[in-house]
Amino acid sequence: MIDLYYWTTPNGHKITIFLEEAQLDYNIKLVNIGKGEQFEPEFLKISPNNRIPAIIDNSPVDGGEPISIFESGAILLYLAQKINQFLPADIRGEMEVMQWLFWQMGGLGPMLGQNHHFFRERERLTYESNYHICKSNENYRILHTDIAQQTMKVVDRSMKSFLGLLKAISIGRCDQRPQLPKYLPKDGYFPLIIPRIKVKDGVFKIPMSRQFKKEYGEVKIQLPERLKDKDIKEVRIHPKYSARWFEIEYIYVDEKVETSVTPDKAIAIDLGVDNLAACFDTEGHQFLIDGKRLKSINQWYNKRNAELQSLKDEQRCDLGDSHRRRRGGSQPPRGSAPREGIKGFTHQQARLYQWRNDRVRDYLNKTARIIINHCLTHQKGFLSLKNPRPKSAWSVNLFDSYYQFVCFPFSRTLVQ
Ligand SMILES: N[C@@H](CCC(=O)N[C@@H](CS)C(=O)NCC(=O)O)C(=O)O
Repeated sequence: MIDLYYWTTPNGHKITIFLEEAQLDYNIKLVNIGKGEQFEPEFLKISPNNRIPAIIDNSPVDGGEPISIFESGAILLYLAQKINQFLPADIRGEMEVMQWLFWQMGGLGPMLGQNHHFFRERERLTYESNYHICKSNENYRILHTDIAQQTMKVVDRSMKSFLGLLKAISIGRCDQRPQLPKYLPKDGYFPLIIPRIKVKDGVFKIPMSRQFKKEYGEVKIQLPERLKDKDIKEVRIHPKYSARWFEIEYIYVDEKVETSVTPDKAIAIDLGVDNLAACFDTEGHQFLIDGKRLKSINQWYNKRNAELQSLKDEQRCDLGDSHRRRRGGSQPPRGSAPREGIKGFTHQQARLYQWRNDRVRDYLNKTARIIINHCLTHQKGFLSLKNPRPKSAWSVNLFDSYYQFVCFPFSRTLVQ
């Protein structure tokens, strides 16, 4: 006799249909997934990924101990072998069945599941309703609750703004074409948003679920000394370039600085490249902030990056061949397409990019600080900015030859 752990869903039906078709005897053991019975420890012993269907065959063909099986595809295969039906003995026939079985498991089944859910609802799931659906999901549970919720909120905001833009287009208030928020690539990384941290002896732990901690241990982070007295409201950990490194962002409330600036005292700033900022104010003060150093950082970066790029192109053939020879492999067949080279960003390029970004950011932060200090000292309450290309999302490209090409993120200076 077979015990079938079942609930009235398509995955459950797959097995009842098979059992009926094969005229096998079975007992139904209901697992009410709506009430969370799939998380009962007894059921998890049979189906460790907390999903129906699962079976226990109490009289397997080898006459041994009962066999327990989860995953509908594995169950169907087991049953077909048990009764020696539906699975042709010849390799071609067997593969015909296998490919459709795997297609159904990996392709059709999951897609129909999503389709059923989203199209039946016919509306965006609100954060609250999504939360109830997701909270029993294994991915949700492996994250710390705070972090899982923040992740869902980010997704919710992206969907909301996408739908908001669609609405704005439909009433003619927007002429852009918004893109549906994308899934992360397989094995992609998402920022970790930690809404509160507990700092002890200058160190805080990344909150993790018990299950995760047990498997991977704890991660502790030293809080930067200069932030030790700050009221940290949120910490964000950003994976960079497929988690080759992480950037930690601390969000805190800073003390309000009382100023005595007035709007009738103004400063005008002309942004450029050689002169990053030409500033003059209503009292006749004027000063220039040199941009040549920043330009040379960019030029050096572009030059070095081009060198690394051409190294990559050169290396790809040699590497491919020697690598193949070392492993005793054969040469590519004659007339085959040229081999693909080293694709993507190499570690060296990533380090170089980071080096450049750190310096540009530092330069622009200092620029903003000089201007702000001037405004505070001379009580300038009105700031007029001339951006070289006002429509260009606050960036400027002023040179046309390759190594001279410069793109400065002026917005960084502007938002300081
Ligand atoms: N790949 C699994 C999927 C099983 C599955 O998703 N089962 C759903 C019902 S159709 C379930 O038990 N969900 C409960 C849960 O996710 O907690 C299979 O084919 O057996």
